[in-house]
Amino acid sequence: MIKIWGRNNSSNVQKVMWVVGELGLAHERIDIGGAFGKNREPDYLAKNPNGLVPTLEEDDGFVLWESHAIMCYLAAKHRHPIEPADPKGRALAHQWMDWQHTVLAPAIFPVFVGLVRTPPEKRDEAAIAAGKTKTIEAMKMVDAQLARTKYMAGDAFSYGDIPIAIFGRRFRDLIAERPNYAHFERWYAEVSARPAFQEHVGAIPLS
Ligand SMILES: N[C@@H](CCC(=O)N[C@@H](CS)C(=O)NCC(=O)O)C(=O)O
Repeated sequence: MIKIWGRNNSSNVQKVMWVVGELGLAHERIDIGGAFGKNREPDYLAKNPNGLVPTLEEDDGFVLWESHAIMCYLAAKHRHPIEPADPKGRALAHQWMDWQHTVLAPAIFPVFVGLVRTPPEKRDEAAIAAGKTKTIEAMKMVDAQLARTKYMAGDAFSYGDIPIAIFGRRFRDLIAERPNYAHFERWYAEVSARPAFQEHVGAIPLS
């Protein structure tokens, strides 16, 4: 049985768990990181030298870190259609996954930390406001993509939708003053109705 090391309130763990749910894989998830700690201990650093979550561990000793690499590996190993068969569709899914890590996550990070993890009297309101502006700009690109295609990487749901939906949830929950991005909302209503989203993302409060 595969092991997923990582607390279930981590966005990067949630990406992997959503894939595990889509594929219906038998698994054990072990709480580590955040309030659970133990991710800087030698045993864990031997698996993942970053000391971050998630990490995948298989019965034969194969270990993999980086959430997107784990998602792609599991989908490829099980030949599951959430990995687009067409090289162009696959590349577009990877494009949006990279973009989530390099553009969308840094934009919303100060908003998340400020509103979810910082008491009101200690908040950096300017950093929160700047983060909201950057996130609204970034999500405009998502809305524009979804005006052209049904899903982020084309006509079918793929692993490229997963990081964007997990951060789309944060966008909706944390930025009340967002514009109405109708194409994003149409897509979000559909992908967030998937049982694997509901179990591994929607049911877990932001913390
Ligand atoms: N690029 C890495 C980032 C991993 C990462 O930053 N994980 C965060 C949680 S989302 C973490 O481990 N934080 C420290 C902790 O949980 O103690 C990935 O996608 O797996």
